[in-house]
Amino acid sequence: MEIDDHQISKRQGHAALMLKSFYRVFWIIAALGIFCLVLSYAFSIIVRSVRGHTGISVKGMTKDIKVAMNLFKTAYDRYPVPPSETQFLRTEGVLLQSLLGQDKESNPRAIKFIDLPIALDGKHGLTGLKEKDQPISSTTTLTDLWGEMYYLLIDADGDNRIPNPERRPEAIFKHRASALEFLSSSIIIFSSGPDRDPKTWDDNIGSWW
Ligand SMILES: [Ca+2]
Ligand SMILES: [Ca+2]
Repeated sequence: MEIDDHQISKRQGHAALMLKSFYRVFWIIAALGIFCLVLSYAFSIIVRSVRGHTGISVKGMTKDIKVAMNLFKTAYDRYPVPPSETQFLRTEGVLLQSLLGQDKESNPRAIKFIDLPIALDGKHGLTGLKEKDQPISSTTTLTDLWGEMYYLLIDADGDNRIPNPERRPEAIFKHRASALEFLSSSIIIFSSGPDRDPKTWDDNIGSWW
């Protein structure tokens, strides 16, 4: 079968149109790909920023508690509760009431050593309170951003060092390297992090880092 000039030019026209369509689709896909990359990069920056902010506010609280405990020690030459460098103390009960100047036995001069926010939905502050400076009850706790009380260890034998809880047999790591056996400090405080598990150290937030 013979193909005349008209048919050839018609086929060439089809080929050119197909090529044009192909390029158009290619550029649409490429543009979509670039858009998705930019979007995911922007999202990762926002997530990092939010995580950084929460980390800072929890770390700030661990340091504030530590300062308050040291101020208490300076004022009374003892801590509000018996020190322990093996059993975790929590931000509740006499420890909390004493730091807030609300336990007459432990803190007879009623000195307020720390100013704490009221928790929102049980998180990041004093739980069960409606107003700031309201007397706390026996069930009030001081929680981190994820609703868990903080963990404290206090030097009990006066050598100004505390066995590092990161070295306990139950400690779980995925990314972090092994830590020092002892921490040179009289008090350490940490949050169990977003997973609310004190044994998992990748997300825990400590006063000593
Ligand atoms: Ca010690
Ligand atoms: Ca954890």
